[in-house]
Amino acid sequence: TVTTARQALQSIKALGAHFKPATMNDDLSQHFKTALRHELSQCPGQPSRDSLMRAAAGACRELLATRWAASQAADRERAADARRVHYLSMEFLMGRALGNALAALGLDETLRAAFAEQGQVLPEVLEREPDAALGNGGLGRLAACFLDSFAELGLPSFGYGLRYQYGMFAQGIQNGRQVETPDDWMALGNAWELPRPELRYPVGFGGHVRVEADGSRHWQPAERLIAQAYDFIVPAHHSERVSTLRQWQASAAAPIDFDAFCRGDHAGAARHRVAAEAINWVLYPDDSTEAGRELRLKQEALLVSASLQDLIARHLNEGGALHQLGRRNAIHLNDTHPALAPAELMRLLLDQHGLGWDEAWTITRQACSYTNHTLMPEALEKWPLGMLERLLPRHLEIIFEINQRFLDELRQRVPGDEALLSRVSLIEEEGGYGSGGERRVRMAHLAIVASHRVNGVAALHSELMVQTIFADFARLYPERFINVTNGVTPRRWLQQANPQLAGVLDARLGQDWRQDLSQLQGLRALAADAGLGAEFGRVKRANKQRLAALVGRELGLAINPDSLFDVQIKRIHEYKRQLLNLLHVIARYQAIVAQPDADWTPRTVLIAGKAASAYQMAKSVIQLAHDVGRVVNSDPRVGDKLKLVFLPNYGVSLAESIIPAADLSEQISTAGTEASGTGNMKFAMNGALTIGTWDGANIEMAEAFGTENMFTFGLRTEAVAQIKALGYDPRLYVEQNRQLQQVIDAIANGGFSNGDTERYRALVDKLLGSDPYLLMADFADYLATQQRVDALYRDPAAWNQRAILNVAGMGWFSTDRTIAEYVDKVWSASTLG
Ligand code: T68
Repeated sequence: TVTTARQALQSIKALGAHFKPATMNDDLSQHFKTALRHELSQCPGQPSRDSLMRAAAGACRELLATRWAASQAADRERAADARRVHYLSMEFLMGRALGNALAALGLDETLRAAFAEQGQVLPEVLEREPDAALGNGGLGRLAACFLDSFAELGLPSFGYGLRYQYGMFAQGIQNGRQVETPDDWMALGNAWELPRPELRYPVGFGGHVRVEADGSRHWQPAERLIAQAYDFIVPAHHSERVSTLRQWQASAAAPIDFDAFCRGDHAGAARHRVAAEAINWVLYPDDSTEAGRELRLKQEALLVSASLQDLIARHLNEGGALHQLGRRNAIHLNDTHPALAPAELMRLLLDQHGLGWDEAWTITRQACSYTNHTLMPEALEKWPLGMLERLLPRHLEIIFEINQRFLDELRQRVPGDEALLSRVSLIEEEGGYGSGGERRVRMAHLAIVASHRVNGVAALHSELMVQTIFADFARLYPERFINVTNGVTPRRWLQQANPQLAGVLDARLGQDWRQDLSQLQGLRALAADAGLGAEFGRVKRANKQRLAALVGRELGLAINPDSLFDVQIKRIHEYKRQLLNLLHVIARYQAIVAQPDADWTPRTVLIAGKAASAYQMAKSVIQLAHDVGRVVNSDPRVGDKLKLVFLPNYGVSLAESIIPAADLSEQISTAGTEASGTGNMKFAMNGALTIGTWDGANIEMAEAFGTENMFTFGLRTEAVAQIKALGYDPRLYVEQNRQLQQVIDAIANGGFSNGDTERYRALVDKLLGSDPYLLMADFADYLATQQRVDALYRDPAAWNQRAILNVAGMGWFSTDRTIAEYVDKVWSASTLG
C-alpha cells in the first residue's frame, strides 16, 4: 500500500498539534554559559560580540541537535508510509541563522537578557554573524525558504547541497567598478554545522568501465574521493520539528602520498588532497572558462552521488526493499544542476545493487521530478560529451542507453519524424546532426525524460515553458508538465525582517498569520481604516529612517527618509533591466535641472546587486549607476529632489534591511523573461507598491490584490514576440521621443563619464542596435507610469490604503502554500503506480 506524501503531511500536521513550544530557557542558559566559558578561555575578559554570537549559536545548535534526533526518529517510524523528500540543489542561500533560531525556539528574550549582562544588545550581536551566502540569487534563496517550510510543515525531508568554503563573492566598489573578493565566511569557524563523520561515501572520477564475463559493467574510477556529511539544522517556528540541510565535503580517499612525502616532494604528496578539496572551494558565480566548467561538473557529480548513496543507505537501513525505493523516496532536482541524479541512480541500482534496467528505470522515474527556473536558451546546461567521457564514463554510457530507449519508443509512437527525434534527443550536435560539430548532453532533456513531473515557477513561466523550450516534450507527455508558483517564508521576510509591521498585524489579526499567511486577507476589510493607514505609514517611516542611517554609515551619503524610496535589488542582468531604471533616473535628473522649481516629488532610487564576474554588460551597468549617482547626488540644483544610491555587496541580510524600508518595488523585466521573481513577493508583503511589467509572478500578485493596486506598464509577452517577429528597430523609438534622445545622448557624449565617450559605447550601441530586451520600446510607458507613482505618493492616505491592500492580497505567496502544492502535485504523484 502506497501512502502518499500528502496523507503523510496531513497526519504529521495533526501530530504537530501535540508539539509544545519551547520551554527550555534553562537548557539554553546552561549551554550558553558553557559555550561562553569556552570562548572566554581563549580571550579572557569582557566577551566580544563575536564571542557572544558564537556562544549563542553553539547553544542553539545543541538544542536543535536534540530536536533533530526526535524528528529523525519520528520520520523513521513513519518511513513505510510517509514518502521522504530529497531536495537536491547546488545552492542554498541561507543568510544568517541566529535570529531565526532564537525566534523559532522562543528564546530571544532569554538571550537578550544574557547579552545585557555582558553589556551588549541583541541586534548588534546578531549582526556579527556572517551570511551563509551559498547561492547566487532567487534559485538559492527559494531553496532556503523551502527548508523553513519543510520544518514548519513537518515534511519528512532532506535538503542536499555542497559545503562551499567560499560562498558568493563579496562585491567591493573601486572607482565605481565592481571588484570581487572571496567570501571567507567560515574564517572564524561555523558554529552551526554538525559534522557527521560516520556518514562517508566514496565518489569517483575518470578511469574506465570494465566489462565482466557475464556482461555486467563496472566502473573503475582513476580518482577516488570521500564525501562526508555536515548537517545544518533548520527549526520550525510552531513545533519542535526541524528540517535538515546536509552538505557534502570532499576529501581524498588516500590523504597523502607518503612515498612522495618521504622523498621531500611535499607538493606532490598533497596533490590528491588539494585536488579533492578544490571541489568544495567556491560557489560558482559563472562558468566562463573550460577548467571552470570541469570543476563545476565535478561539484554536480559529487552532490548527486553522495546524496543518492545516503538515500539508498537510509532506505535499506529502515528495512525498505529496493523495489519500494521510488515509492518511498522523492528526489527533486532544483534546476538541471543535479540532473546527473537519474544517471547516478541508475548506475547504483544496476551496477551496485544488481537490478535490471526496467526495474531500475521505473524506480528512477517514480522518484525524480524537476523544476525549471529559466527560459533563456543560453542558460540551459549542456555538457560536452568529451568531458563526460573523461570524468564520468559509466554515467555517459547510461545516458546513451536512456536516450536510445527513449528515441526507440518515439520511433514507434511517431514514425518517420526524424526532425522531432533530433530536437528531443538527449544529445545535441552543434550545427545539426551529421555535421560533425561538438556533441553535448542536454541536461534539461535528461531531467524531463527521467522525471514524472516537471514544473515551472509561476503561471506565465510554466505556460511559456511548454509553448517554447519544452514544446515537443509537452506534446508527447502533457501530464508531466505543471506549474507551482514560488513563495517566500513569512517567518524571515515578515516577522524577522519587519518586527514593527508584524506587531501591527498581530494587533489587528492575531498571531496566526505566521503559520497561515492566508489570514492576511483579514486586512482587506480594514484597508480604508485611516488609523491603520497611519500605522502603516509610521512603521514604513521608521524602517526608512533605519535604512537612511545605514546608507549614511556605509556610503557617507545623506538621504531623506521623507522622499519616496524607489528600490531595485537583484542580480544585475540585462533582462532585469536595471538600465531602464537608470534611464528613468537620468530623464528625471534632466527634467529637474530644466525646471528646478516645479513641484517635484522627492525620490531616492536605491539599487543593489552583483554582476557575474565575466558579464561585461552587467558590470557596465554598475559603473553607469555610480557615474550617474556621482553627478546627480552632487548637483546643487537637485538637492533632495533626486538621489541615486548603489548599495554594495547585496545579500540576504542587506535585503532584510532594505525591503521593509521600500515604498516602491521595481520589477521591470521584459515580459516573458523573469521566470517568477521572489523579491517582488517580499516587497509587497512588506507594504511596498510595485511598478512592474506583466511578467513572472507579478501577474499572479496583481490578480491576488487587484490589478488597480499595482503600477503595471510595458509590452506584454505576446506584443514583445510580435514586435520582434516584425523586425524591432530601437532607433525608431529614440527618434520619436525627444526625452529618450536626450538621455541616450548624455550617456553617449560622456555626460556622466567626464567627457569619456568610449566608456559606454558598447552599452549605447547595443541599445540602439539590437536592444534585445526592448528598453527603448518600454521607455515612454515606464516614465508615464513613474509619474502616476509620484501623484499617488503625494496622497499618503491613498498610498497607505493601497499598501494595506497589497499586504492583504499576499497570503497565497507563502512557501508553506508552495510546498503543500509540491507535496500534492509532485511528490505524492507518480504516474507509474
Ligand atoms: C531564478 N533563477 C529566476 N538562477 O531568475 C527567478 N542559474 O525568476 C526565480 O524567481 C528564481 O530563480 C526562483 O525560482 C536563478 O536564481 C540562478 O541563480 C542560477 C544559478 C546558477 C546557474 C544558473
